[in-house]
Amino acid sequence: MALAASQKKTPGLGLSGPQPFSPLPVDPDQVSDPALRPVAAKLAMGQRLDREDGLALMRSRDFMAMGALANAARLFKNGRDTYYVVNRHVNYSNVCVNRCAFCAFWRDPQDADAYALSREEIAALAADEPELDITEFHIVGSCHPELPFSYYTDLLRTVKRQRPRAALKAFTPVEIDHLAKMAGASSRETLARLREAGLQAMPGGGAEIFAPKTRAQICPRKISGERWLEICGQAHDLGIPTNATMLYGHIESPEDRVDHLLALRRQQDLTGGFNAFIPLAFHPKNTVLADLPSTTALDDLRVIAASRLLLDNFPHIKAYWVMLGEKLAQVALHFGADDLDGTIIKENITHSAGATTAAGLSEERLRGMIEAAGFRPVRRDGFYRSTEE
Ligand code: V47
Repeated sequence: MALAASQKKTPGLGLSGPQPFSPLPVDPDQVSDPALRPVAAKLAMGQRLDREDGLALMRSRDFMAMGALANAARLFKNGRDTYYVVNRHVNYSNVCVNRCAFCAFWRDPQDADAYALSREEIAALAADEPELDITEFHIVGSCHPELPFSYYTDLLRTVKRQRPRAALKAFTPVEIDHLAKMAGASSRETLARLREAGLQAMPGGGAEIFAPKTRAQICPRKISGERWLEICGQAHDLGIPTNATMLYGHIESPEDRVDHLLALRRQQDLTGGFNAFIPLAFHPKNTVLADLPSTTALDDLRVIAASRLLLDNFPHIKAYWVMLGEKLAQVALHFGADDLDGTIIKENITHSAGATTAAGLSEERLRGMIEAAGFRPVRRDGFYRSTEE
């Protein structure tokens, strides 16, 4: 996939430039699947994996080998540290012009349960539970056809007024493209104006799957993968770190998955501002694709492991407990993941699509999950800095 992003490196953000792993302590002879032995041999020599290696990982059933390889990479990057954040989600609106087939959250403006939060409602959400030291607000919504650009700057200022210590991680590249149209400005100018209003980081949503043919089937109205990457590059240039995601477990092929991960790796080589990659397991309930089965645990672990190994220049891989479930998220810590996301209260997007996980988790519960899995819990801020005493 051609990349339209700037060549400039982001100062002080994440990593800049390719950073393949150093030789990892793995033994190719211990790997049962012959297709994974060349992958293990490359990792043992500190070489970068390529598309063929990615496909071998994405097709393998040798889970013990995948886990061992990904865990070696995880230990190299993050040791036994496992991050979590005391955060809150704010889903400011569900009215969306994109109407994606995989999404159960969107509504049309005339639907009875369509909403857009008022300034007062947003202020109340941000002020709730004042005793908690919330260090990150995760603010995402929809591409609303009418809300003016001032709604979004006002939203950021309202949350920041209530919680000056919390980082504002807001708006996916898809929303940025939409907001730019509402503002009548370029996406770069729009990002600069949002940064003025308090935007400090961006979540990784809206990436879905970049492969054009598959993307045209699951989200035909959404911006292209190239545009998604371009906006991330612009954010990185402006000093705004972002995350990245991949929605898997619907109609995508192993090739689509690997090409998506390699496009992210190329972008990270260019602009270096991605903090975390979050694989998102498709939840079919209440969506146009409701006939599709849910992902299996083994596929979830395979995607986490392949992501850790291919995205050698991403500092963090997140096992999003909301989508994986608490138990599998714990196991994923042994398959390359080093971040469990956060306390949340309350997630709407996956729960609209049938997620049966809790609305949120206490900090004690998150720490307990990490410790029970044999790792060291690290409470982080919005930029992966430890806030442990
Ligand atoms: O963009 C929508 C996905 C995303 C469904 O950056 C679905 O830290 C599964 O991006 N089944 C929103 N997935 C969530 C997201 C996210 C979550 C946690 C942390 C971060 C981060 C980002 O969820 C959407 C879309 O890709 N999504 N519908 C569904 N039915």
